[in-house]
Amino acid sequence: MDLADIGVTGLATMGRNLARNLARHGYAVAVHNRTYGRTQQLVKEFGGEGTFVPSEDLAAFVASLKRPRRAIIMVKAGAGTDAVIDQLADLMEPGDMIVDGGNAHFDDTRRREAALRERGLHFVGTGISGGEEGALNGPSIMPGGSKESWEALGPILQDISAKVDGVPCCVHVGPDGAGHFVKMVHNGIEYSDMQLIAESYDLLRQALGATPAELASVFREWNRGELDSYLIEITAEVLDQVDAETGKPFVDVVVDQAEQKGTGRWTVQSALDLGVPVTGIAEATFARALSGHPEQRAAAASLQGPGLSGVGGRELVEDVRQALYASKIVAYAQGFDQMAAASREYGWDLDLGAMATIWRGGCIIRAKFLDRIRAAYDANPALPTLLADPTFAAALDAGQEAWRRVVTTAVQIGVPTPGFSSALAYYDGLRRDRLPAALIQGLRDYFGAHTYRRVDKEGSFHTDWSGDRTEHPA
Ligand code: NBP
Repeated sequence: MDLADIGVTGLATMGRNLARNLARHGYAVAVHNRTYGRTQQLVKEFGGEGTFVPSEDLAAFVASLKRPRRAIIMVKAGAGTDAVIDQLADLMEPGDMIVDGGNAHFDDTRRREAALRERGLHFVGTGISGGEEGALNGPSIMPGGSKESWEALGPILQDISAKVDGVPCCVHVGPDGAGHFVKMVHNGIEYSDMQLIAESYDLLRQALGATPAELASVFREWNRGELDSYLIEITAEVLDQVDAETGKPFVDVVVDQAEQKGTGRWTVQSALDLGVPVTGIAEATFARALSGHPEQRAAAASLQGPGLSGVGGRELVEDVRQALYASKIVAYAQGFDQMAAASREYGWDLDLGAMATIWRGGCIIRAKFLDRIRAAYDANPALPTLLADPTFAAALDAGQEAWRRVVTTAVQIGVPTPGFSSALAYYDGLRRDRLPAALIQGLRDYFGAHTYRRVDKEGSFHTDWSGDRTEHPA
């Protein structure tokens, strides 16, 4: 029997499409699924697309792979992944590679990588973005793991990844959990992007009384400029959709409670640990949480607002476009800060410009905008914040007045725009020469003798607040 080049175990939506993608690129693909029916179904429906080597059990699956073996796990993240890793590891030999292409938490990936390294196996936690369509036609792929595993896997993964201007949307992100970390931040930024789009739609609809179909045209127009991106493109599609049953706009018949699978929450939790303010992602995550409490919303529905009356003209459309772009710059700057902080914390040596490059295609946040981020890091790899890049600084400068008008309008008419508002607060906070953190330090010293540093001399100091209020070196 001919041995397979690579294997996929877990053949639900993602695994099946990834296996087909591999087969279409000429690789012989070993396929396995806990329930054999899925494996049979894949071969029956798509066997003509390439070479599939089906196995009913994991031992046969492993035996059907060329050495060193390369096996991709695409099962539900969590306990199932641990179970499959354990079974695979017992069947494999030193030098073999286990790729986890699911949405694992990067801490789990670090733990699993360390455990398998002890046994001489390579564990490659790999972020894969693009949903089922991407998995089939070219996703953005973010592999972590060892350099040796990258040498054996990289060419295959780059082959099946999306390409933009001929460049694969896949690089070796870094060791151990780096790939899953970067995928997590990608998803966090995706939350933020969607929240800002939703706020733009909501504000324009409420302020101007525009219909979803009219707003679809606005987003289509925006997609021709600097906001050009997959998410803006599909926003126009969703807003244009009419419900066949009622004839109403589709967006009006959908329950307004946003769901989440948890990667936004993970991003915020990690940001808190790293001490990085990812306010855009946090607000997006909390906005979803707020939407998901119908009992509180019903109880609060009679609370008073300012009323909605003729507050904006057509100029609001351009203001919102600029606010959206400025807020998006902030959200990405924060996400890239988080990756930089994690890189320092875990010793990953992440190439931030390369991360922008591999998100240009295949994934949900793909956008022209990422070319500008790549250019910013090319110009200055040690850029302390994307906001300081001359191109982005100029864009923020050009948009900041519109941004303020948008937040003011939203406040006046009582439309919540936590994404726009928090991004603007972050921008204003970061650019300030003096922050009120000085007062906070004073308060901390007053009640807890936490000490403070002075602007004019070295060292730490404490004031004797309960005594004569003289200052002493701490
Ligand atoms: P699901 O996340 O729905 O998982 C279903 C698969 O997991 C089936 O093959 C199922 O086998 C298998 N499985 C489970 Br559940 N428990 C198992 C266990 N204990 N042992 C062995 N297999 C087990 O599939 P998916 O939507 O294709 O996603 C796969 C992975 O890719 C997930 O981690 C997901 O988070 C990630 N991901 C998904 C997307 C997306 O757009 N859907 C995008 C990016 C990443 P069975 O057939 O026998 O029940």
